Amino acid sequence: MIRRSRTDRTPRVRPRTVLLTLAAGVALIAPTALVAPAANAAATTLGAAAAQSGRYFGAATSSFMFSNTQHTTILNREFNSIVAENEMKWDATEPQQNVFNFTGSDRLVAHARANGMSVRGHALVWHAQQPGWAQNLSGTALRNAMINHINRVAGHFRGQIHSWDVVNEAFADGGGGGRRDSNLQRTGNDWIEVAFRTARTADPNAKLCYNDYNTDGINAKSTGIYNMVRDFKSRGVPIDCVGFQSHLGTGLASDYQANLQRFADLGVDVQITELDVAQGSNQASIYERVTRACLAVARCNGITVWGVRDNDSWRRGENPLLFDANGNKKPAYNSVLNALNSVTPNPTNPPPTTTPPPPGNAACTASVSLNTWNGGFVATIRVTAGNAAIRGWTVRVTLPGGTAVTGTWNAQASGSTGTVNFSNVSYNGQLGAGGSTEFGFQGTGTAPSTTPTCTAT
Ligand code: 9MR
Repeated sequence: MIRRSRTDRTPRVRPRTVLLTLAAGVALIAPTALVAPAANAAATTLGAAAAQSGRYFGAATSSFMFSNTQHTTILNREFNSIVAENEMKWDATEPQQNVFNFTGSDRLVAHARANGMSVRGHALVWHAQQPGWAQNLSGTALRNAMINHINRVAGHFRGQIHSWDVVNEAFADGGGGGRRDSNLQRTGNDWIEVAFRTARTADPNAKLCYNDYNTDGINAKSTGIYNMVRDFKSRGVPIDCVGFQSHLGTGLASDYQANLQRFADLGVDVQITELDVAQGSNQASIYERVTRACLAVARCNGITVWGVRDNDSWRRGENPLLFDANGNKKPAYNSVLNALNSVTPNPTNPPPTTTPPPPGNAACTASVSLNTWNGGFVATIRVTAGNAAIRGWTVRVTLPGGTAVTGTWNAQASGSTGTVNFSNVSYNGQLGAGGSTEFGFQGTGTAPSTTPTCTAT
């Protein structure tokens, strides 16, 4: 394969740059400025190389590893993103119900901040690594515990997390493409969307991801997840990204990149979240192909490897990481770095620009769907514009006595009891004629029984 180096490509833009500079102020330019500077040197660390295209390159770590000088020297030098391998999981953060422990995770976030790294949050809800008390819950008690956990943990780190794995590994292995059985799944099929909606309210600035393994190509499991994401996008469930763990063996599916792309085409970002590859003659080439696949998908935000050195890995016997047990760079490291350095910078996914709709005969309607349980409910409200575009909307809901709103997503609530006005937020007020959007709220007490009114502006 012929790889374009950065030197090859730089002159493509250089002549135009020089001409513009001359036109702007020829008298002020010293002669040396007329000589095109040397092409950018290739970046020498993974984080810097990934940053050239607006991406991050991260590693899983643990706060107790910070005292290991070799581990931490590599971590700080090479990576510009970190994720807690275990310390943000449910069993670590809420060892007893409603008693929270952020000792390790706070240290991790502080380390990231001190070293200019972003943080992936892993993972708010998962069938595994639940504390014992949660394993023993079911039904409404577990659902409410899940909501409380997300509110408290995502709320604690509000504003500090680049992307949260809101739900981890909820799909079954095997050919069915369906959900995995778990205590969470048995609380009702909507548990995943409730988790995402709760997370959006708790930390509106974090990207919210669904994360899973054995999704490294187009297969029944990844297609099951794809269908869920498509459904979520169509109904306004707040999902921003899908994580592909990529715990790989000695092969890589030929449609690995195509799989990332089909998710991106649904309107979500994609991230490689737990990459490690069994040591073998093709370890370096698999790492390279995964890296190139991410670089080729504009909505692929970055790559995280699941540990720093081989001896840090959960798959220690397979030596699956980029640094050996002595902290030396492996061939796989060089293949990743070269791949990151070889592509045309491609900043990820600039936010779409929206054009305000024209003024018209603004009107809207609201319809409610309810998921109730003993003592609580989730209301999902669809707002639909009339035959003219609208700039904003307010939905008025009358709550029964004793009922209170405990969380709202995709809308701003005026209060929590009695008559509550839910108004659009910045990103969902504008609707085309006949267009619709969804917002929701969860509450304690009895669900509202009257039809809400919708007012458009
Ligand atoms: O690497 C993690 C290991 O230290 C833990 O013992 C294990 C517990 O389940 O979880 C490992 O990380 C997992 C991650 O959280 C989710 N995807 C699979 C990872 C490897 O098992």
